[in-house]
Amino acid sequence: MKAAVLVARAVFPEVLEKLAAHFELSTNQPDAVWTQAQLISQLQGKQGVLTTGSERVDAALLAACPALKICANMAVGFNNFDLDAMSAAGVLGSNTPDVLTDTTADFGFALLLATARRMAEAEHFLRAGLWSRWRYDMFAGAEVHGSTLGILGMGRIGQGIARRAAHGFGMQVIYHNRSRLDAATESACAARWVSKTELLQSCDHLMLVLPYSPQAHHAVGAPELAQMKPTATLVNIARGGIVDDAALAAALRQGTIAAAGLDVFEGEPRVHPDLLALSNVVLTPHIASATLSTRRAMADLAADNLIRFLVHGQAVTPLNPQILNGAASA
Ligand code: 8YV
Repeated sequence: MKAAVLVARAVFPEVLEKLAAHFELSTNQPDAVWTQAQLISQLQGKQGVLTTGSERVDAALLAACPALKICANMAVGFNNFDLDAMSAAGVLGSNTPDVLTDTTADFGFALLLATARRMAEAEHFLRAGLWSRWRYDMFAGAEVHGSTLGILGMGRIGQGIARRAAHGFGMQVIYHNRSRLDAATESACAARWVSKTELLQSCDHLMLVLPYSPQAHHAVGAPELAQMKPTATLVNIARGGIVDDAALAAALRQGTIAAAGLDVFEGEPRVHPDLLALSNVVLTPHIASATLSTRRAMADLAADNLIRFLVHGQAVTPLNPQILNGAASA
């Protein structure tokens, strides 16, 4: 008998076709916004679910959905999963590493350039019909090439950004991470490990690429911003909640730092109103991995995890692989 699988959000029709060859499939192609109770109701009798970062899988959901065996997240980040609760319930989690690394690193760099070189502010000025003549300091921003880039978090995406910075833009790259990279990886990224204090104080641009965890909550708040250079820019492509958005808005208003580029927000899709009111911030709606080919690769990898697990009892990119040992296929 085919397992029952829910695809909780709209995805590529081709990915649904692939899944439908293996499963009794329920979908949400209208992309309806479900409450947690509606998600739980949709999950009744389902062995698998394809989620995105918007669906929360916690102990209450798992208790209410006893048939569930796998949650395949179409994202590399998985802070929407309570992985301990999933392991305790014998439910496998999977994510989509690697396939989005370069696309996300490209976007981090684009946001850094747009922020430091004031592109959004200048574009709005032009569209508003305010451009009457050239001036020597009009929208003069911060230098990117040759400057010092600080990277907080140094996983795959952080390393991709470091390579772009060092090899493409001749930047000095410093990073802080709980665990230091091995010498060969540090040398490939031309990056040097420093303490968090040195990172904050020395960098011209700070890029946040660390995964969200309760320990990373407000890793950059008022005390950290106060240590940065007044000319510095901050770019967050990691997760909302890593930056204290209210403190950041205050720092941008007061000139504690010069500018920020943000792709992720606390409580997104809501954005702190103080940030919306500022001109020295570039705001994008969580699109760092958004190219069609990368999103397709993410959806395919999430689908492949569902198929490999529910049909073959294995997984491509499991988050709690210990579940595989005790796994029973559908
Ligand atoms: C996703 C992301 O688009 O992969 C991640 O962790 O943040 C993005 O690439 C988003 O989480 C939707 O699933």
